[in-house]
Amino acid sequence: MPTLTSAKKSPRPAARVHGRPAPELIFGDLWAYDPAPETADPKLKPRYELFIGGKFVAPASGKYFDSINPANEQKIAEMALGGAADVEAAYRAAQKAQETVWGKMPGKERAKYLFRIARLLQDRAREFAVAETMDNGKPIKETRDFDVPMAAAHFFYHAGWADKLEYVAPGRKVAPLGVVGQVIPWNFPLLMLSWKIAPAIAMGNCVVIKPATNTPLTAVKLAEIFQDAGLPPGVVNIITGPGSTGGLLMAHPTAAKIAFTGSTEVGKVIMRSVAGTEKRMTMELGGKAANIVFDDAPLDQAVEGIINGIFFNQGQVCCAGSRLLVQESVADRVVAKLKNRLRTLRVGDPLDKNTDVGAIVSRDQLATIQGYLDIGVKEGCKMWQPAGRLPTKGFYLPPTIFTGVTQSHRIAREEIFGPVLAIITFRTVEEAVEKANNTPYGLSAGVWTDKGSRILKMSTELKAGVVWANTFNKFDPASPFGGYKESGFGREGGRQGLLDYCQLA
Ligand code: TAP
Repeated sequence: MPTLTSAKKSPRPAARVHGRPAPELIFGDLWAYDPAPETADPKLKPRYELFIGGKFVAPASGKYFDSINPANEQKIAEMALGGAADVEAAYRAAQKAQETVWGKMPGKERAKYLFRIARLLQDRAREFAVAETMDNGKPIKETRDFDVPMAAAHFFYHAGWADKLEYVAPGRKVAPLGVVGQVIPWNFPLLMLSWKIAPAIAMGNCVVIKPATNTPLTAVKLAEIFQDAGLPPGVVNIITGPGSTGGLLMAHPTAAKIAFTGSTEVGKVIMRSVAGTEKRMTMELGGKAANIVFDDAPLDQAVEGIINGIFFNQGQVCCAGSRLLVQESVADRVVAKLKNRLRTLRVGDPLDKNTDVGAIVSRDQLATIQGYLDIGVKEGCKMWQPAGRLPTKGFYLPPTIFTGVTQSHRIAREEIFGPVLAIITFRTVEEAVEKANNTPYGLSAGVWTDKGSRILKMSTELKAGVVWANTFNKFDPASPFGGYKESGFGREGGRQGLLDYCQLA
């Protein structure tokens, strides 16, 4: 095995393999290794407008806000700050498109547009991956291999449905709802757009959507693709702007349905604002998933699954495996293996192809996560982070684990939305189920065991919308996703996702 070289002592690693840096890297050594930056041009403009009625238009207020790269705190571009008048114009355009073109179009014609969008996105995949990484801070290897291909896959999948909608609810007549209002978060900006837009328009609805203030870039870039695909004006309208604009968008009387992905707190505010109206609603909210490791699990594989579960996208994932429930008899071994593996993760420049953990999305989010680290330590849990240095500019946090955690600790109960793992032990299957379900959330769970019967038992008893067995964070457009309890209601993906965008007669 190549030897590790301390970055403090030497600016370059001694060991090289096939001319490349040695594979074992301490994250603080990042700058001591040859950088491998992604070179594709994200083709950015200095300023982006709203996308209404098929055109890019200036906001009525004339105001703009800066989109910041969390990896280096530099401004990426100016984004239009949409407000009430723009929301109004967007709904007017959407309603017109729905009534005159899109709602009447045969499904097989609508499908062609979705296929075209998917292909154009594939053509521009590298450019979108770089833009998404710059805007969000997630590693380029994630945007390149996951976010962008999955976004295209959602358009492909729903294109396939557009001319087969009678099978969404066999024996029933299926019709579009009309205009739908959608608001999405910052953790998977492009992917959430495609989760929301593709099923809605495949079904014949038109859309008004707002991306998060932190990550508006790929939404307006996707609008360029809508134009290039010849999507009829008004079918999709994109309003960048603050949360208050999202509130207007959700409450607008034209919206037959609203779909929200974000925090449980904001979800509740929205539900209160539309209570008593006829609007249909789906809510994809927060989570505090248990990733459960039994003593008969393949432990090395489980450790990879634990890492993927909580450090993918810096843990800013609604279904992140943020609670590790590990059987007491193997807990010490699992924690030791986990620490060894965490020492090899590279934290740093998200545009570097070898980076494993990128930047946290914003200064505020970093402060929230750091606040939870303080809470965990104050409440008596034991915090551990691999040694190393972080870049001096940008919003970074090393992967962090807490041991000595019990169910009453806040870090075990509240959604942190960062690279922080709370490790809890259990002895029996019943105790694992009880602890996993002891949360107001119910979005996902993971089970690691060699026994098929135990997987079946756990997947029926866990109150989670998704239960992964011997894997974690696996997604497919054909697979419905959604929550129990305070993680929301309604499903996205698969046939069930389409049911939430149609009316049945
Ligand atoms: P939020 O603060 O809830 O923001 C989500 C979106 O709602 C943003 O576009 C935000 O705009 C907007 N918003 C804020 N206040 C609003 C209001 N009063 N009315 C309407 N819209 C409003 O969440 P976040 O911090 O972006 O994302 C993290 C949360 O999302 C986590 O809790 C995570 O679990 C959840 N999430 C869930 C899922 C699923 S599928 N269940 C997926 C991803 C994320 P601004 O950005 O301008 O504030």
